[in-house]
Parts: sequence; C-alpha cells; structure tokens
Amino acid sequence: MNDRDRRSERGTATGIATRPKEKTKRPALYKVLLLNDDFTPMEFVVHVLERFFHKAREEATRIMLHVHQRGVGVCGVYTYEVAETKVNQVVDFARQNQHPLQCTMEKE
Ligand code: TYC
Repeated sequence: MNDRDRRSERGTATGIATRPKEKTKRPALYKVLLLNDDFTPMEFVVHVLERFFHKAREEATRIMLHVHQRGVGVCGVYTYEVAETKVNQVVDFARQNQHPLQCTMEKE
C-alpha cells in the first residue's frame, strides 16, 4: 500500500482523481472469411452476404466475385464472439440448403 492509498483509507485524500492503473484494452478483432467452392450457387453467396453481413447487393456481389476468383475473401471484421456467431450462422444456413459453403475466422 502506498501513501496515497493510506491517505485515502483515513479519509484525508486531497481529492485529486487519478486514472485507474489498469489500461482499458481494445478488444482483439477477427476477420470472417468466405471460402470458394465449385458447387455453391453465386446467388446463394450474395444472399448470405446480404442476410448475415448486411451488405448491399452491389457490395455483396463484389465480395462474392472476389472469393470466386481468388479463393477467399473478407466478409467483415468483428470481436471474437460476434465473428464466431456469424461463422456458425453461415455454416448452418449453408448446410440447411445443402450447399458446401465454408466460412472461417482469423485474428486480424
Ligand atoms: N464458385 C462458385 C460457383 O461458381 C460460387 C462461389 C462464390 C461459391 C463464393 C462460394 O464463397 C463462394 N458457383
């Protein structure tokens, strides 16, 4: 315990507020990635990007074509739990529709 803590306990602190010692850290961010495959219809991928990533049709189409041509692409960047939820929603929705679409996350 330091002098300031002792003064504070006795109630004789001078009332100068100090910042808490612990720094508030920004949360780690994760990229949600879509992977290309030969079977999932392009229109389904565009729909996924609209529905789960709130992309407008033009942006959704641009991302889908990028993944189609390059093999992988970023749908969005989120904190861990949000990214994990998006990945699960996409994979579940793809399976429900019998498409092999793959979605993963990666630390930024
Ligand atoms: N390659 C698919 C096709 O030609 C389209 C596609 C795009 C699939 C992006 C998955 O993440 C994907 N029908």
